[in-house]
Amino acid sequence: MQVAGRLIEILRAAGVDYLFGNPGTTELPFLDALDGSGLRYVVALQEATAAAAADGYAQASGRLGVVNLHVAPGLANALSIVHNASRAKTPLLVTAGQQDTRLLLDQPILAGDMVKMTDGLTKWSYELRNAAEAPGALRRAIQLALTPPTGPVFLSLPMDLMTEPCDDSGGAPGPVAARAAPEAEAIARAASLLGGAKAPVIVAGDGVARAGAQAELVALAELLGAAVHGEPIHRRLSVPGDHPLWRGGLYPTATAVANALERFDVVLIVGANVFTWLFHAPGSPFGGSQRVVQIDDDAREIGRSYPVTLGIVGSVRAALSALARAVGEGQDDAARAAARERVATLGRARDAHARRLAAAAEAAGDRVPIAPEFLMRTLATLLPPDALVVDESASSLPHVLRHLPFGAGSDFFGSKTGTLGWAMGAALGVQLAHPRRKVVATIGDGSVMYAPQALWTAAHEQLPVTYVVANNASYAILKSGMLTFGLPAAKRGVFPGMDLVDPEIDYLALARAMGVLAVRVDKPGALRDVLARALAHGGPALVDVAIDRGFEAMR
Ligand SMILES: Cc1ncc(C[n+]2csc(CCOP(=O)(O)OP(=O)(O)O)c2C)c(N)n1
Repeated sequence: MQVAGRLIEILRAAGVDYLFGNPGTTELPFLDALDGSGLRYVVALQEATAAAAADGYAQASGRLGVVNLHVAPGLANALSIVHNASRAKTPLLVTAGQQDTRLLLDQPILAGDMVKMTDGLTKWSYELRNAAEAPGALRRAIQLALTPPTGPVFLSLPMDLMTEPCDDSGGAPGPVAARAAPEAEAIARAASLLGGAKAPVIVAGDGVARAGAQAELVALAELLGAAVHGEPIHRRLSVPGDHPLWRGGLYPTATAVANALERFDVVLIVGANVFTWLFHAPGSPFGGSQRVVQIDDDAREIGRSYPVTLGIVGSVRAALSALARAVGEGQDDAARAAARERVATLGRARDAHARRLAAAAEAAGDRVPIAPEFLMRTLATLLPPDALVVDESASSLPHVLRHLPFGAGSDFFGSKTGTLGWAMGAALGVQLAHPRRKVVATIGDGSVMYAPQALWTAAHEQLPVTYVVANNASYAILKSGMLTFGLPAAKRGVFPGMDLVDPEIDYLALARAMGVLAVRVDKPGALRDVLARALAHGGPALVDVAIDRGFEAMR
C-alpha cells in the first residue's frame, strides 16, 4: 500500500468519517486514495468554509475534525478558522498538500513554509520529511489534537511522499485515558472554600461543554446554591439556558466583570479563559476580596492574567464531580437549607427576568422593520427542544442568547474569537455530526458574505440547515462600537464602510444561485409562517429577515 492509502486507513481506524476540503494539484495523490476507503470527502468551495465545517463537526461531535487544504494559499485562506479553532480548543486536524520535496529548493508555485504559517495556532505543526515517518506523524497529530487540552494540529503532506510504498500496519493511535483526577487535597480545600461561602458564584467557560461536564456542573451549582455566569465571550452552553441558576454571559470588560462578581465572596471558575476581553477597562475583574478557585484541564489557563486563590489542573468533569462529592459530604443541614434557599431565590429572579424579556420581545412584535428580539423570540417558539443553534449574528447575539430556548438537550455554538466566516461552514459540520437534529444558523447579513459558498455545499450535500439572516444592511455592531468609543465622526452620524447598501445585497438571488430555498420577510406578521415553512423544509433554506437598522452604544 502507498502512504496516502495508509494515512486514510489510519484516519478511518481513528473513527474519522468525513474529510472536509478543497482540492488542488498537491492533494491529488491523497484524494485518489479515498476511493473505496469509506472516508467521505465533503467539498467546500473556499478553504475557510471547509475548515469551518470541520471545526463545527468536531465541536458538535466531540470527535476529531479533519480538513485537507491546498498548499500555502489554501492554508492561508483557512488560517482565520485555525486561529478561531485554537481559541476554541477544537480537536481539529488540518492537513495540506505540499509540493514535491525534490522541488522545494526551487520555490515552486504555491509552495510555502506552512509549519511557520501555523506557528502559534496549533499544538503541533509538522511537515513530513520522508514516507516512513508518515503513519507515526499522523498518529501523533491525532492523539495530540484529541488529548486535553484539545486543539488544532497541522500536518503538511508533500505530494511525492504520498505515492511511496508504506509497510506500516495502519492502526489508529491507542486510547489515551486523559480524565486525570485532580489532587484530593486540592479538592478538599476547594470544597471548604466553596462550602463556606455565603454567596458563591460559578463562572463557567466553554471547557465545560468541551468536557461534556454540564450535568456535573449543574449538580455542583445546585448543591452550592451558586449563580452560574458564562465566561466573557462564551460560545457554548455550560448549563441549560433555562436553568434557574443560569445568569447569562459576563460582559467582556474587566470593570463589568468586577461589578458582576462584587457581591459574591467565593468565585469558582471552570473551563474558562480568565478572561477574554473586548475592550480595555482598568482594574481587575476580582475587584473585591473574593477568593477564587479555578479548575481547568489546561495548566496554561490557571491564573493566566490574574492570580487566583487556588488552581486545580485536571479533568474538568472529574474535578466537578469530585468537588460536588466533597461539598456534599461537608454540608450540614443548615448549609443545605441555605443553598436550597439561594436556588429558590435565584430561580424566582430568573423567572421574572425571563418573563420581562419575553414580554418586551412580544411587545416589539408590531415594529417594522422587524425587531431582532421579536425575530429571535418567534424563532425560539418554533424550534424543537433538541435544536442546535450555530451563531454569528453580531449585534443580534444578545437576543439569540436571551430568547432561544437552549433547554437541556439543545446546544449552541458560536465563533469563539469573533472570526467572521465561521458559522456558515460550521453549521454544515454541526448538521453532519447530528443528521437527525434541526440545525439553525442565526447570522448577520454582513457575516453571510464572508462565506456564502457554504450554501452550495449545503445544497450539494442536501443538509437541511436553516440559515436565518438578521439583515440590517449594515455592520451594526461596528457602528455601536464607534459610539461606545465616543468617536467624533460617529457622533456626527458618519460610519465609514459600514452600510451594505448601493446596492443592497440580494440574499435570495445569492442563495437560489446555489440551489438553496430562499424567502424574504419584511413584515412581523409574516415571520412565524415563513420561519415555520423554512424549518420544515427537507433541504437547506435561507430566510432573509429585514430587521431594524438602529444601533446604540454598547453598555
Ligand atoms: C474575519 C473578520 N473580519 C472582520 C471582522 C470585524 N467585524 C466584526 S463584526 C462585523 C460586522 C458584522 O456585521 P453583520 O454580520 O451584518 O452583523 P451586525 O453587526 O449588523 O449585527 C465586522 C465586519 C471580524 N470580526 N472578522
